[in-house]
Amino acid sequence: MTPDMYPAYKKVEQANDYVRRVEMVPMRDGTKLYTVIVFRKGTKNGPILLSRTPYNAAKATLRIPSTRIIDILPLMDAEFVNDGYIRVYQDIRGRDGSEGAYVMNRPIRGPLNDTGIDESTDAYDTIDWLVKHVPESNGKVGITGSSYLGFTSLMATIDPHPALKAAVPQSPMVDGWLGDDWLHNGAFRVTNLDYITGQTTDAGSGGSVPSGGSDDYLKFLRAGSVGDYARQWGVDKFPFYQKLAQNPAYTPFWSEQAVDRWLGARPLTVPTMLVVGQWDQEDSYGAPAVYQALKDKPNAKDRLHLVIGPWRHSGVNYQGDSLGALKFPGDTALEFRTRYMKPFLDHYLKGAPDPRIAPVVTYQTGVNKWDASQQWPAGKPTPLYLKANGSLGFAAPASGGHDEYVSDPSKPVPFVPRPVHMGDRAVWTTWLVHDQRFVTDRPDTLVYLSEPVDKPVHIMGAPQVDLYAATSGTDSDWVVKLIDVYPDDNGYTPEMSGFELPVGIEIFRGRYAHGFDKPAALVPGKVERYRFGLPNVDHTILPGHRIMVQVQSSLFPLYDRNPQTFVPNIFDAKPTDYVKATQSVYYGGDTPSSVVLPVAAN
Ligand code: PG9
Repeated sequence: MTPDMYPAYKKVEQANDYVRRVEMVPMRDGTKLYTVIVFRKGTKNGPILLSRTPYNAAKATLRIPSTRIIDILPLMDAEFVNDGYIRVYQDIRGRDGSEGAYVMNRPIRGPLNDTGIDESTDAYDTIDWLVKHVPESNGKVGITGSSYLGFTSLMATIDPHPALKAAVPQSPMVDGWLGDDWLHNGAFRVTNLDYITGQTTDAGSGGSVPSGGSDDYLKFLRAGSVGDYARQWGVDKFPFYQKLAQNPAYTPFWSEQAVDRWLGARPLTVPTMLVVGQWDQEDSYGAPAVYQALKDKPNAKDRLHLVIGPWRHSGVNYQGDSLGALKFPGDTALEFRTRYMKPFLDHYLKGAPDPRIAPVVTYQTGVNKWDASQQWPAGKPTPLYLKANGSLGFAAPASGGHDEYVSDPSKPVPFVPRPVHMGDRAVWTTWLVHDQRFVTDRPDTLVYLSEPVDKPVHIMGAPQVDLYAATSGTDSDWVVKLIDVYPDDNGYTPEMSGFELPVGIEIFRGRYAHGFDKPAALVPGKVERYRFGLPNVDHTILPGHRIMVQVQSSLFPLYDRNPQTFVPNIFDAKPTDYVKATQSVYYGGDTPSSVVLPVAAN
């Protein structure tokens, strides 16, 4: 009997069509960051495309064992490494292979960060090292990535290294309270409890809260408040949970880490192409907000682009020929990468001719073609009014009135049909395009429906909710959905007949009616005016389709329930605080509720 292990074996690297090097790159404070450099064998004078990630650089660069570079890297990298790019992935500090302490969305040096280190200095130090230590490079660096990596991409453009020549931040996390990930207009997303567990326990591999259950709807309903759920599963001990629970309103903790504010206060130096999906279920807010913050900078015309595609969160980096029930005539994500992203980067990183990409590039769903615009929003504000008898139209209603429903926190409106499995990728990535017929007939959902439109209604921008409403409670959530209703008999795609496609869904927590930093009890029966934006879209409602607006007071368990009794902190609402409320939505007269559509001329 002899040992069967062969310690001298080294993986056969000569068969690989790539070089993959791992380096520990030193930052200015001595912390070393785990950095993987990958390129095709024979690459010379190649531009560097960098991504800085909290999601494991080693795994991102060895997705499957293969001798082919396009197999080991994410799908979106193929076009780049096939054309001589050097791809670099780095673990941000405190994550996976990197040294240092992890801080969630580490704020910029300033009032919230006195360490002298942030993601912009780490990006600077990394780029400085790369251009000096990667002899195969041409000394020019671009940065990209989606979501958290979109955040680190934007951060690199603050006080940037001179070798950083272009940035493509995709679905960046920009303002975690107003509309990216953690909360939306003050309503908390309970899915974050799993994310925080995964990211901040067990060296970053903590998985989800082990709460089990076959229906997330029941699981969260039975637990009570978010605080009760967190205490039940020990999540209340996690430092980042505590930061969230201590900052339910728009405190300086949020406003001073809003990336669009930092960027807006600085010159625009790095050419930047901001990208977002029209049905981005996590970070629809950030990219358009940064575009608004930068678009009037003196050099924005040449250096700033906004791209909105028909994608889910991060869908731009995958296959883009469908989303839920929607089918597109081609791979829209690949089209974006080859027609816009790569020519943009080639120009700044390889000296290729200027591709003269329009300031705003959007994919017009409904018609399914790319549009080029000089500004955004590109449509003219056009109110679509709520009217009597559940009708909806562009003509202002002749007289006023209101409709009522009872919102019962013990029976909140589900955001997808039950049983709810938020961890199921197929459910999570498509809930924003889910057919809404499963709620249309609920008694706690108001429905306003137009006649079939006789000409295309082309929406280019973020529809704005202008809702006049009252509650019998002292706090309340308002959820508004703008829906494209397909004809009952939808010709060549009968499976879409009667489909209720959400163009946009958003929530607003009523206690912030008079200021996000000023939560206040609502006065029972008093009509308040709520104004908030739906996500940015380029969508055409085709002739024969109807437009629908739905109003309801919960979207569960995506968002925690509003108890409908004003309490200092909803995270800690007690069971007795959860009460039924009669909700009144007003139309016409001097309370003309509407959704203002940015309607384009064509
Ligand atoms: N949008 C991401 C995120 C989800 C939840 C919390 C924080 C961030 C991301 O995909 O990075």
